[in-house]
Amino acid sequence: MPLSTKLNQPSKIAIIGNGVIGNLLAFRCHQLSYNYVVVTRDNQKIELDVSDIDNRQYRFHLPVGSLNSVAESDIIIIPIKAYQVADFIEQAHSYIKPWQTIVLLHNGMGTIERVRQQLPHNNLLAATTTYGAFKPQVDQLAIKGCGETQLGWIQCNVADHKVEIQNMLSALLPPSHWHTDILFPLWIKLAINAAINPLSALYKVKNGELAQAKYQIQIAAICDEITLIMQHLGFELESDRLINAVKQVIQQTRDNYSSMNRDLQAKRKTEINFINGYIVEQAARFNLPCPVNLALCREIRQREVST
Ligand code: KPL
Repeated sequence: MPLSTKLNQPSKIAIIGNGVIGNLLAFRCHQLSYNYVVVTRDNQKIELDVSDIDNRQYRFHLPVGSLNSVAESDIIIIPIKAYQVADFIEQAHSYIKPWQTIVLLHNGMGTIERVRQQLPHNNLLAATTTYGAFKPQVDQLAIKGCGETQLGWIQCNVADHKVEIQNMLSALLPPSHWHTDILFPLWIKLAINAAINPLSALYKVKNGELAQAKYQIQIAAICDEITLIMQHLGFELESDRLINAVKQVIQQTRDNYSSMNRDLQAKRKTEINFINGYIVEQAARFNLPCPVNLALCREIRQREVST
């Protein structure tokens, strides 16, 4: 039985990790007076300094907890890198109860299939957001752009609390849009990341530079390959839809460096396997050509090992 039902109080949220989106969610939970905990590895106290989009400053104490605080939550939001998700669930498995709701929120695709195997009985949601923020220091968050958030249920086994959960999640990173098929917006976001992230990382440029004419052929080729896969998956769309979505985000985030640019710069592992790598895997399933996304995977992997 959900904890909140037992105690007759609003649902409690566990936010996994102290990353950018995790901190953004924590800041919003704090503003909304939600009952929440931030699950970190070291369980160390954190005072978070936040500067919002209008440069207003806030400082608040993050309620941190260790892995066992997952067991006391109703909603578990997992805004960590795609390549960390399966390991996190393995570690937290004994604390996750079948009635808890899991929310996946990260760049890239490929985790849903694995999480469904790991947690077949849980309510599962996937989400994607275009909010922009970065962390100048481990205890600082700078919010750079208010975007919007797309959400949808992957599986909903327990109808209890469904409306309350939706209302709580909708208020976190608004405006929020709910989809009956969340895979479509996830694929659109995948295309945006597949074009902007590796190109901005390989050419070492801010997102806005990718509006230049010299990058357009490559962007169109990336989107053409994704369009073909999406059509095989049953989505009705033309390549222009993806190209325009990429161009729009290039404009909206023109002053930012993409996460892959930052990861390579800081010699961190990138999300390439869950972005262009996932696209290459899906193309192979349908026997479709995918040379441009494959070449980008190889180049980024090469840079990962050589930096
Ligand atoms: O999601 C992003 C990222 O950097 O990972 C985009 C949308 C490309 C913004 O930079």
